[in-house]
Amino acid sequence: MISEKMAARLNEQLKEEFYSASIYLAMGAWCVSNDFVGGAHFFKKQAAEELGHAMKIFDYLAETGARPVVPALEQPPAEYKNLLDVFEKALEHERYITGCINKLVDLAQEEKDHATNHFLQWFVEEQMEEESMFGGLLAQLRMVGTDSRGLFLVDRELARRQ
Ligand code: OFO
Repeated sequence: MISEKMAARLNEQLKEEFYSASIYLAMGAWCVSNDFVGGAHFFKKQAAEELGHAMKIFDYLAETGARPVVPALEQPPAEYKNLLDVFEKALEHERYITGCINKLVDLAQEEKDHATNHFLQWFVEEQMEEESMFGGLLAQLRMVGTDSRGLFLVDRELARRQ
């Protein structure tokens, strides 16, 4: 059993995760229309991961006797200046999500809700990995700048995402 406050905050995070999926899908759509085939593949995979995060929270809420709320979502941004801009926004978004997760952990600790604290640790690690992945790709994109051969190579790397 979790507190009502915790259930409400987890439901807010459920919305963030669904919104993350839609942001990344929109980034993938931008990649499709700008001929970054690898980028399109990469963001489709990322969107699927985000749906997985949402389902983890959905299931946790249900398991603890709280009701998951399926959210209404705003439309995510569809336009970007270039691939570098896409990755800058993606990293910025991941940093925002890390902040949300950290606040949830703070609440779980304040409430001495050890089960939720334990549940959230998976997300803490996941955020570290995601920030590091996006940060690494962003560094590569900064290095290549507008060089089309460099962009081609980064896109090819993005295509390799499992
Ligand atoms: Fe990107 O980790 Fe969930 O939101």
